[in-house]
Amino acid sequence: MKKKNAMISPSMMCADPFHLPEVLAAFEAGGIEWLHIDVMDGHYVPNFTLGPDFCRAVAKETTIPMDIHLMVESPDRYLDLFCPFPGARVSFHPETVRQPVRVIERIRELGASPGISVDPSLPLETLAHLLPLVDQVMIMTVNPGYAGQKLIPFCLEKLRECRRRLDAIGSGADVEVDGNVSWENIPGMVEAGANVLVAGTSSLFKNGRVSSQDIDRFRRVIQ
Ligand code: S6P
Ligand code: MG
Repeated sequence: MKKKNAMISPSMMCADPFHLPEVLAAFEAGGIEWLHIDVMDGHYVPNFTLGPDFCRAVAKETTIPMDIHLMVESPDRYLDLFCPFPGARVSFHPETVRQPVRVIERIRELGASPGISVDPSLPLETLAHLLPLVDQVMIMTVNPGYAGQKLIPFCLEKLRECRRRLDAIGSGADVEVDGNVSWENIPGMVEAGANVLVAGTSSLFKNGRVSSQDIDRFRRVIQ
């Protein structure tokens, strides 16, 4: 299958809230494709982050679509809150629900683009039946819960396996990589098949702010 153009999805939990307008303006100017929104509930992961109010505020200020990453138990209860944002992609962790297929169908019914997110501990073969149903598979390369962690090396191979499995079923779904997407790690991640890269504290964000030079650098490294 033709190699997909790589896209950047900056992790908004890494932005300094007191500088959000300037961060969003830099992303607009830099042609950023997605805004990665980490939603954590203090149950699935031991942390709390962004929620629907934040998404609403972002949607008023920019037309860049949101790449919403639900790290919550029972995400089926919250789909109405996250799916209606224009162009939204909504990914959940399949082990958090009893019927992942129903959740995927519901995300689509609500007008969003469905994705699944794969914890480092989950083998892809257990999710093989879901791959034809989704628009994106997010491979987590750190344990979900925090920014600023180190890459778990065996997850790189899962990127390759994921792209291979999607190609084998003729799926053009995106493969997103989330966690320690650093200047050093990016080339190997792209080479392994990632085409949506979550940019956090390892690359674009310095003290919660971003520069146009680093956005340009990111673009050059993924091309
Ligand atoms: C982690 C979350 C991620 C982080 C991102 C931060 O649970 O899903 O999206 O925000 O990984 O990037 P970095 O470069 O600090 O690891
Ligand atoms: Mg994330």
